[in-house]
Amino acid sequence: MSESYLSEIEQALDNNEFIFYYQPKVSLLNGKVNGAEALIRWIKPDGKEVLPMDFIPDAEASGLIKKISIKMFPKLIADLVIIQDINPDIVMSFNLAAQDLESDAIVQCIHKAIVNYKIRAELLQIELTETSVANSSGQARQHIQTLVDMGVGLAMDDYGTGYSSIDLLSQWPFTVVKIDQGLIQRMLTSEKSTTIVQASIRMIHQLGIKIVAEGIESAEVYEFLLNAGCTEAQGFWLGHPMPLLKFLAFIKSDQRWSGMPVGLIHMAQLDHIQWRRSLVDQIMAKAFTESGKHSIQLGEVELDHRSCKLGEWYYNHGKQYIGFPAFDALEKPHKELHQIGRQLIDGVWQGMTRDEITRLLRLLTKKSGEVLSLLQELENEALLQNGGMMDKLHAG
Ligand code: G
Ligand code: MN
Repeated sequence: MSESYLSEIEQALDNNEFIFYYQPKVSLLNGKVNGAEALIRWIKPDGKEVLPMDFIPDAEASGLIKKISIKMFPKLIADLVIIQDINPDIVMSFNLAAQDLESDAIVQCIHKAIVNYKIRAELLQIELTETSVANSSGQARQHIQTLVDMGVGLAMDDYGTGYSSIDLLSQWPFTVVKIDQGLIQRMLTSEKSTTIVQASIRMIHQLGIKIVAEGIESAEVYEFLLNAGCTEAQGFWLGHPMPLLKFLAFIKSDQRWSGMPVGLIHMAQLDHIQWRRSLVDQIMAKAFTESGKHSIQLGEVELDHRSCKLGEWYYNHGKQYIGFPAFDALEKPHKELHQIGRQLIDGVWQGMTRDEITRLLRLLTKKSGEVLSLLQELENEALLQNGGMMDKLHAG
């Protein structure tokens, strides 16, 4: 990189030649825009646009990025305040490099924005790439934790492209994972990529964090993700990055993307199967090990039918299926399943006989089957509706 290019970038920064473009993110739970990613653009005085990939890598390598981030953040907040006039719930994400977080300058900026402009911390989201996190210092780690404790979201950008995504996911307080667009697009030509996307969605769901798929360029990919349990999407098919005024018009138009998040019904089935197995594991541990505990860290089985993963779905997003017979019929056996679970756990503590355990386990399995088949009926219904809807979409 040449010195003169760097000073050209710095000059442009002083001349306010950088602005943000905003690319919409769509919630797959309701088909509405629920967020945006701010992407920097260099607009030269002659009107020519320079894309970030043509200057951000140099700015990162030289450290100039820190100056850019600090100078640009207030602009982002100014734009966000205008955006909030139209939709006060837009989650705004912005890209930082871990080196931006070495000092506490950006933390101060974010804190100031939250206090001075009364912006809810949850509406701000930092995107960091795995590479940037992997090379960061303890200081950066601390600053990130401070922000996450304040309620600011932390997204792992370009998930799946590096070499330690999963390890970092286990150690850093990410609240969102963005599946890389390369992985998403390769689903069109590679069965393996499809399997990897499905398994990634499942893993991220199990960790209880949000999933954004990037690079959606067609209705087919959108529908696939809807059926796979992904909860948010971003890509040219939904909207390109656009300047503020265009983005304002875009959210004003209140466009809806159709379809039901069928994938969440599938997740509910898998969550249910895992719940049953965890319960059985816990019973075995209590009945047949000395301490009643494993040394491997496992979550306690949720006994309340409203708070298990299936229950959380049923009493929240699942409610959109009220009126579907299989959905309405599900509550009773699910409650009963939990009652049997509780009886088993209590019984084992009180030294229930092996025969009694076996009898209750048999009941549990029967009830579990009822729950599962109702979920599958519901899934079929919803898939049929999505299929019909997508047919129309392709025809029109
Ligand atoms: O690193 P990150 O994933 O945040 O970068 C987002 C970049 O991806 C932006 O430059 C944006 O223009 C680009 N992008 C966003 N959606 C799509 C898409 O659907 N297809 C392609 N090819 N690029 C996209
Ligand atoms: Mn990003």
